[in-house]
Amino acid sequence: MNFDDAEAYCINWGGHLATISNSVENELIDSLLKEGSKYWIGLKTEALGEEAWKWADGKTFDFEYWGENQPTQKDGQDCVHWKKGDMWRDS
Ligand SMILES: [Ca+2]
Repeated sequence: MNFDDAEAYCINWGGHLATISNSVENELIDSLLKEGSKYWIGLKTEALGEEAWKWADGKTFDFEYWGENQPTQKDGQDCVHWKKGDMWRDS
């Protein structure tokens, strides 16, 4: 499922893909993820540059948990995925 379909699915349920506001929330959500699965979080960009990342629910982007050398914003990578025990990667 791509990011837009996943977000639409969440909106159907009255919500959004997850916004992560601090390390406590980050650890909590990580503990809920299934080993080996890949998840979209609610972070997306429509332009290059760190300040362009936006949460799907409109909350201010002021916490980040990027993996090493991420985000690359390479070849149109404009959404963010996450795996249990890993860090965020744009994809
Ligand atoms: Ca990337």
